[in-house]
Amino acid sequence: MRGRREAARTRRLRSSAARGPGMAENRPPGPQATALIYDENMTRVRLLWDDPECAIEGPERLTATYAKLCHRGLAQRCVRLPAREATEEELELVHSPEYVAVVKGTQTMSKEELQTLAEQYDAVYFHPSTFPCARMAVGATLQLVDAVLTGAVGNGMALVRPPGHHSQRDAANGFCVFNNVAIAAEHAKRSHGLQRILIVDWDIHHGQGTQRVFENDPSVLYFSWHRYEHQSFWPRLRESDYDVVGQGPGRGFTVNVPWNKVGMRNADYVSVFLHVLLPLAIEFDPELVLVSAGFDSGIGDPEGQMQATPECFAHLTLLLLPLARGRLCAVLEGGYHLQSLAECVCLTLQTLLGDPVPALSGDPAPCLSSLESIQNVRAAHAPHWASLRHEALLQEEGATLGEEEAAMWSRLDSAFVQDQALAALGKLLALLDKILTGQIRAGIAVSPTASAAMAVAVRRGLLSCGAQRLLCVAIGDLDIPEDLRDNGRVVLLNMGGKEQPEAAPSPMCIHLGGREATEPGTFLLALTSLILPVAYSFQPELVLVVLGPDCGLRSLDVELLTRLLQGPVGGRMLLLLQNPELPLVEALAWALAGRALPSTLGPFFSASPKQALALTHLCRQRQLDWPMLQVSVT
Ligand code: Q9C
Ligand code: ZN
Repeated sequence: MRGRREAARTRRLRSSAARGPGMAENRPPGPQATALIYDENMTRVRLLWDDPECAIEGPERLTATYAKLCHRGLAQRCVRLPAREATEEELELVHSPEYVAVVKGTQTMSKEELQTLAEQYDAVYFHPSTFPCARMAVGATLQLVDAVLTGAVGNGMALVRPPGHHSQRDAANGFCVFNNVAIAAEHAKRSHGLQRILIVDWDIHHGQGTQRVFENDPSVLYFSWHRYEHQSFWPRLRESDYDVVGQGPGRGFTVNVPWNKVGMRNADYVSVFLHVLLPLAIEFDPELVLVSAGFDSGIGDPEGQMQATPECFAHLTLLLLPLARGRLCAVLEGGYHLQSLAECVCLTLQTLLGDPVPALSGDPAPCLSSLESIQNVRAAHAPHWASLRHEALLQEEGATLGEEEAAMWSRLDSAFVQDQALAALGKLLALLDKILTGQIRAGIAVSPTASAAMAVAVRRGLLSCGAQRLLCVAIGDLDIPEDLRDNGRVVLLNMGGKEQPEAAPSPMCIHLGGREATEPGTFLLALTSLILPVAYSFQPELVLVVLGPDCGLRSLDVELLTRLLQGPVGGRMLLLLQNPELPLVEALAWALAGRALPSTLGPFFSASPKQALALTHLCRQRQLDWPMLQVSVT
């Protein structure tokens, strides 16, 4: 029975795919496939009168984007799903029947009547096609969510117009008519029984519509960053500031990051993901991620005035993919610079398809204004999230660990390892050479003696043909070769190793010691607050991840580490494992190949206060060397 249903679904998807324009080859659906929804009908709505504010939201936004996706061969690699018009019942999951009736009435209105109605709302226009188009934008979003939640595809993107996130229960607003993403989240709760949905709104405007729909609802975590400029930027709302966190049972489930300056760059965006969104998202453990994917936050956009380059969106996507087993639906919102919009969509879709992410360009230091926002939003949410609470703890105590204790956590390794058993390392070196010469992107090596293998691999990685910057993440009890710790080209990050003898501090050597450092709670905190910020600050050409003998990490933690480190290194990674279990090797091979994690992250573990404090102290101590570690001004 199930088999037959599967087969029928497959046929349906294939035949709809075959109808798509120029879609000769089509990837078969499957749990790892990426869906793309685009329907020309959504290009019909357009501005019929003169209004400079609304003129930027035109049909060419979709046509130019879709043309580029086809030109790059990306559309052809996706499963094409048909759009459909949402039913009125579906619209009423979020909107009032009265408002739906008002929009329905626009189908037969004259230009003058449309214009008069539009004047009742802020930054909105209507067209005789508005109702069918807006219904299709909702329906396309629902099709995508259904395909992902039934497992027909792994993830996907819907290119829709009109956008949705400003739209409210009873009002159109900011080019938005129906709230596509909010309706999809309600639908996922009602029809699929979901209990935890994360909405990431990376559009440059505040999705106040979405915020209002879910402000009381703890089952939807709504994150938005937005150009704010101390409330002087549209829609100029007090409720967009960092201290607005939701109401009643929804307290803590609304997260606002205001940008108080224009010109934010890649480092600002990635910092907010690492230090605000990811800790909360990992703790929340969503079953589905919906992205309100507006690209007016990208470089060149006349509305946003920001500087984030297209590849930044690949990194943002990559950082979200380990959540919810990779069940991510990106739904277009804004984006008004046609070239930038199309390029940013390409990078997002490419990442959903599992392609390696390009390196992130630019200075890896967040600016003062974004640090101020990060500090404020973390403080506002510390009462609501265990993963941020240690920060408050540190502030309350007004200090810190004693000198002696602090030294314990940032100790350097001086153990020297002989180059032993070189013959047994032949395979490892061959693999490493293939990575260094670009023949393969990543690999796994198994060794009976990880310490020795690591010492050899790091040296080989630094040879003339090798990496200018090599990051070595060594987990568990491993001997770190002393002669490498002051080599300006290698950063050694050791977690969970035995306490190390004293040595002079070096920015290139970071040690978080003790068995507890690899417990799930500490490790997850270390991943977002220490490992990834150091990696993004260093921008290595190669990452060597070494797992010592029973290093203490769960398979899921190592998979997460593997997936996320692919960002700062562009995928060039060698995993070195000492006597691993076969299932771990298999899981990591899949992780390197870009497969989604096999499960959600599971119940959240907090780090022990002692561990959290030690980790925080280490991050503060090293933030001058590694700017992405910063979470506050000063
Ligand atoms: N110069 C979306 O991106 N105009 N809507 C603001 C500020 C309204 C944006 C004027 C912008 C609406 C979906
Ligand atoms: Zn926008």
